[in-house]
Amino acid sequence: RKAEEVQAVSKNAELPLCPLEPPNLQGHLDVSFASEPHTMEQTKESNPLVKIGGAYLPPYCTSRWKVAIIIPFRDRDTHLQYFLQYMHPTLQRQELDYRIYIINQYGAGKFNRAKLMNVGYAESIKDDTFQCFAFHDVDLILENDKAIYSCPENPRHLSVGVDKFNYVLPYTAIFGGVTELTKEQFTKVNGYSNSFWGWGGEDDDMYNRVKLKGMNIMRYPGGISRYRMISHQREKGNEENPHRFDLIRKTGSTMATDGLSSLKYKVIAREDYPLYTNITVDLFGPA
Ligand code: UD2
Ligand code: MN
Repeated sequence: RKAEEVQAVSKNAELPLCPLEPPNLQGHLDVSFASEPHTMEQTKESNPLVKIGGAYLPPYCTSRWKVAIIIPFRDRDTHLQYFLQYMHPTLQRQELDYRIYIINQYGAGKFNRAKLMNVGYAESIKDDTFQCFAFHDVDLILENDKAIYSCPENPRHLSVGVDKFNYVLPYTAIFGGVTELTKEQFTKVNGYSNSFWGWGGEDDDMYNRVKLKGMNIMRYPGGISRYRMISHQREKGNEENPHRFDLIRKTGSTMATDGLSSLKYKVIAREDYPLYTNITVDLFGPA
């Protein structure tokens, strides 16, 4: 079934299917933020097969997975440089057919990570027939390429071990950081809530959505699903959301009407840069 799906969507359909285990994986990767990140130009030069808009597909086989990498973003340029420097080579070794989307929140109002994810989903499916979506913090860098960003059978939580949390899962229901859902799984839960302005809770609400729709989350073993987080302060405009506890108590009654079905935004700009697609968006936040 998977193979036929991919054949139908891939531009390289005439090539043989890529092997289930990509042969060039390295396992543990040394990730360090001690020195300056590579410039965009350097990263572009060392990733000649990445196409305009930050897209790639293996030239020698038909990828099994067509993935949109959706990154909520505002004013984290250095993090983005590290992200592109480290993640482009990793995603290519994983033999994915992928494209990186930066969903850049316009204005200085309260940040809304979850709504940016919804926008990324809605805009990316206009471009291409993605089978699944990796919802990815810009400051998390994968430290082991064996955690493949393949399209998951159940919604997948990838940031299992994060250096900031001493590589220990803070709580079993955590579903923030890096997650992956297929188109089917994401639409089943009506996407993310659009109502979480400021820091926190949007990830727990998504966990509730997944469980309420009868799905279970899956994880790779902690030994490979490991990330380093680039250290940062909490930004102005992303203060803790005091309403988050109330909101996550009500997921069951709000999820049908709050999500992809109620998503309203305005694209301010769209640029296909060499290493990523940038979409700057007005989320129509509260005053
Ligand atoms: C945790 C979660 C994150 C999210 C957040 C609560 C993990 C590992 N991370 O991260 O997924 O649930 O809590 O909202 O579980 N961002 C910007 N500009 C800003 C603010 C945020 O680009 O001004 C983006 C960026 O991609 C960042 C992400 O939003 O990585 C999450 O924000 P954070 O890194 O400040 O939150 P953090 O580290 O507490
Ligand atoms: Mn962070």
